[in-house]
Amino acid sequence: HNNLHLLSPQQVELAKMLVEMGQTHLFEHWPDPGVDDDQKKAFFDQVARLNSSYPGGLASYIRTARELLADSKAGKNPFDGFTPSVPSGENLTYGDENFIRYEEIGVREAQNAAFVLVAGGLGERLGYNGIKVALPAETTTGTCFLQLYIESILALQEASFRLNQGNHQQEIPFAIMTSDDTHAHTLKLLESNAYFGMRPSQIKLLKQEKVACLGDNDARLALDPNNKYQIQTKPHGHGDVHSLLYSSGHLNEWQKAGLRWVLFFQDTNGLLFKAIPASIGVSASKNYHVNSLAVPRKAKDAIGGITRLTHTDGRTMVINVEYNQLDPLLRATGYPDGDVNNETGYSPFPGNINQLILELGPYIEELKKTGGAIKEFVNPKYKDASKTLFKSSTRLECMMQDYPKTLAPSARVGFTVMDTWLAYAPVKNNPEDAAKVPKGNPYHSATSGEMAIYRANSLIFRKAGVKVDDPVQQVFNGQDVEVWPRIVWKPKWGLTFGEIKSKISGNCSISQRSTMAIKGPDIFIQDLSLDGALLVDAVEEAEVKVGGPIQNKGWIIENVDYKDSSCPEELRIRGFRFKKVEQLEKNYNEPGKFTLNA
Ligand code: UGB
Repeated sequence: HNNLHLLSPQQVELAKMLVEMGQTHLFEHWPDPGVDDDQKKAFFDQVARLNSSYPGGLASYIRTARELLADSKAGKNPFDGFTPSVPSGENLTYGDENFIRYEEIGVREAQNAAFVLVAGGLGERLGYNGIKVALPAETTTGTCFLQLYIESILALQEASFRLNQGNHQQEIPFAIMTSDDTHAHTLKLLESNAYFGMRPSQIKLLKQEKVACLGDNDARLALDPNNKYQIQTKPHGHGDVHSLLYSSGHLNEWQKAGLRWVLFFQDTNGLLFKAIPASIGVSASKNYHVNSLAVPRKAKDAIGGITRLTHTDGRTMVINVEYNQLDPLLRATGYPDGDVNNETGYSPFPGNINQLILELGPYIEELKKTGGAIKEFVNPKYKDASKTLFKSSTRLECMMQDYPKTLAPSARVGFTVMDTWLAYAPVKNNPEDAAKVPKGNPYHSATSGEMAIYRANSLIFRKAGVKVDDPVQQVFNGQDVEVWPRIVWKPKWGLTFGEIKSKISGNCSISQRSTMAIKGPDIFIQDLSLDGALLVDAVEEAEVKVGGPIQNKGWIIENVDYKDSSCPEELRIRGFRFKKVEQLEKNYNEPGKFTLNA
């Protein structure tokens, strides 16, 4: 009360709300006016931010927290009444007729899509010092994830424009959710690289705010241990993306522009865009309101399982069950072994790769009701079995894939399963943890993420008729991986199988020790036999035919130890680097027709 006169009328309202919500401990230690007055005002600035950035405000946050903390203390099962079963979805096989048909539909539809990247996470499991989207997806060209994503969206935009024969050209909007941990770095990465070729106005950055930490079971907010005038905050999770998109007005803009699809994706999956065109095709063909991309899942993998949940009251939904909840849910519902592989060697529940395609119209209708609020959860670490004290403060969290939880049963919620080699190779784990992953389960490290790109590209080349040599097994940072030829290309060279196939002809072969980087859009590979390193770049109007035997000493892979601090962190975490001994490198900067051979 002594300090009330320092506050604006809005701040007084916030103070009353905090008192009503049992939060007096936040300011009962405050000294009389005249001491720390600026910090007291700063405290209420923070309260105002926390209040306005949460759907329903802080009071609603505290109420939900009390309920969820009580449920957690009581050991209540969030799946009470639900029985899991294996859902059925669309299964795609890369390169077959069905896949090609979906790809074509998808490319046609792509000009009606907007892309949303969730990149607010720090990547604690990876332990990398910078932002994850700045990491090279592969080190043959050094293309970072953000560049790969932007170039893929631009290539899709171009391809869609061509297929629609130039009717109604539309730029594909690209939104990136950042957080205080990643915002400045993301902006700097874009600005210092000329937005990787995208028009700056095409990209929208949305910053998620952290949420207040909870100190006890009464949801008393925790003060920052280093500043008694600040509430401690922690990330709220990727589920924030929905309320941010809604409150920013972007969804309405997109709807007015005639868009139909919103695609959500995560920060470090170098394969993703190989699966995107066909998946949009599935959404469009099946009129899915929600389409989640999935891959076969090894039991106990740190990826959620897509599950059909049927309630005793008859309700049913197809939803992701997060990896830490799947095993207890199964054990509690008649699967005594929990999360285990079946005779196929995989879990019967497809793995959620958290790539979602939502149909914009129904999405906006739903958000009008919810404001984008997503069902939350809390995960307190208790000091002991009495569950009265926490080891450290906790907070509510939410996940973007929980969006369907509030949908009416009539909503069309589906999923699309693709081969892992094609669609999913995230970079999440640091070398030490990756090396400890049970044999047969994926490492999800910088090493496996890069090797997966070479593998996918080699397998795609094989499907397109190229004789690509078998891989060799090699160990980097304690991880045993397949090393395929290092074949990479820019998205504008080929995003769909049809496009890639049309640029390869005759009898082609590539040896295992080879490196090949194709950068220009009109580079045609004909009767090429490559044993070494080949790098070709060409401007748009240059048509280049590459063929004949090309042989040189090539690029050699050298091991790097992850503890070797003389080597840049980006390389250390993958455990190898290339020694560029000899290569054939050609850049075509002028329009015209050219032939390249040895
Ligand atoms: N992210 C944010 O933008 N904000 C946040 O507050 C937190 C994260 P993680 P996670 O595909 O393998 C997810 O940490 O959450 C971004 C799915 O929940 O990489 O453990 C962050 O930048 C799980 O079902 O993953 O697990 C990143 O881009 C499974 O599918 C993204 O959110 C798993 O991913 C994911 O964050 C997977």
